[in-house]
Amino acid sequence: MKHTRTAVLVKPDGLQRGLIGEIISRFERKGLKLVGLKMVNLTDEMLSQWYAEHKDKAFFGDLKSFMGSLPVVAMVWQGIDAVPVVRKLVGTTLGREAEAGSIRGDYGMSQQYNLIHASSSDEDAAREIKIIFDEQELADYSSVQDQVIYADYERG
Ligand code: FUP
Repeated sequence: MKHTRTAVLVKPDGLQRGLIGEIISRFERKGLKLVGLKMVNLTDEMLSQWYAEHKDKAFFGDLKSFMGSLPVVAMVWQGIDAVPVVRKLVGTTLGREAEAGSIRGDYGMSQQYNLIHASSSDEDAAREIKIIFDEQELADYSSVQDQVIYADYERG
């Protein structure tokens, strides 16, 4: 079965609130495999690429300035259906409406300070990963845990 990758950013509010470990832990315990990890200052150019779909929105400038105000912690997680699995763990955009049990639902109240970004499609994931990571920065390893997380026919 195909194991795919998704990009995650812990945003400046997540860094300030000391939620890096908690967030990583949620993905680990779900059974996703960490294949990339980096703390990075996103430049205006990187953010314009990252949020290209929002370039005409009123909040674009404000969002970029928030996202560039402190480093973010960028990660790449891998597993079967990694994009929808991670989106479900993250929860819907608006923190105060996000489902209890999700990361945004458990820790956030805001729309912009919503702690975390997660890719919304496989195409977006590939595009976003390239903005931050070189291919050699992504680890290709077999996880011993995959033996107990997936059945034989599901292993990549
Ligand atoms: P999501 O896919 O859940 O991260 O959300 P969107 O792609 O809809 O929005 C991208 C980011 O823009 C979100 F993290 C929140 C932010 N945003 C604002 O800052 N103001 C708005 O009015 C709407 C979205």
